[in-house]
Amino acid sequence: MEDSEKLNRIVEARMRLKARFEEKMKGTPSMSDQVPRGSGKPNRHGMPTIPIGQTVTTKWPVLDLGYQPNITTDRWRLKIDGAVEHPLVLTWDEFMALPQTQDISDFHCVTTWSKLNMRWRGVSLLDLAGLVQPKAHATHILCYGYDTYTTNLSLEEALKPDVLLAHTFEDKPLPKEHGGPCRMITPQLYAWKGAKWIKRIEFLTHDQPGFWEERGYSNTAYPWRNDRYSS
Ligand SMILES: Nc1nc2c(c(=O)[nH]1)N[C@H]1C(S)=C(S)[C@@H](COP(=O)(O)O)O[C@H]1N2
Ligand SMILES: [Mo]
Repeated sequence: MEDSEKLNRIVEARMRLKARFEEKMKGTPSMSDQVPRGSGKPNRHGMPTIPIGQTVTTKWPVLDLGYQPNITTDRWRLKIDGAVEHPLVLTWDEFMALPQTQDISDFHCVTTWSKLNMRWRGVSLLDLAGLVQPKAHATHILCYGYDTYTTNLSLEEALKPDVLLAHTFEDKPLPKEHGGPCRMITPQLYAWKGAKWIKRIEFLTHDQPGFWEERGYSNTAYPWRNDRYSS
């Protein structure tokens, strides 16, 4: 497929997706609660900065399963499949040729640290969804890392504009320990919802818990509601 065809498909499908998920998205805590959204200083409008129970850190701790896969960009592939009209596998060059999004956002780890104003560059999940076109009955995604990690998201969270597959942090390639060459970020949810070393996004017609969701962490993971563990 030509790049221009891809772009047309993305732009058109993105509008339809926005319309389809608008109402559900409005009902999510980051949009409906009378509390700030913590989406980086430019978006914060002077509101308080961090959710309850969090402490700001300027360091950037590393959390993983005890193993950091070494995926060079020539070997990296991103598979997007499941309940979509156009399943695909992207190479690094194909991925980098897609529309690029820059955003500044906050990062809240459930282990109580928050890192603020992180400047990312990557491809938005909304644009990737536009490319593959989720089927009408798709409701969730399950993300897979090269380290066997998995985590799930509802589409009304996953399609928010600040959810990125990020490859660049503060103008430098994302370091391996933080999920480089490419990871997902979910600024409106606890950071375990963003798979490092991402290799596959599966669209689902039902919800399916991932690694931490199966081990007692909250399925929804709303930092602004202190929503850490499943009850
Ligand atoms: N593939 C993969 N992604 C992952 C994890 C992991 O172990 N493997 N840990 C999650 C958790 S619990 C958090 S808090 C963040 C940590 O990202 P960082 O190491 O860049 O701070 O990544 C999330 N994504
Ligand atoms: Mo975490």
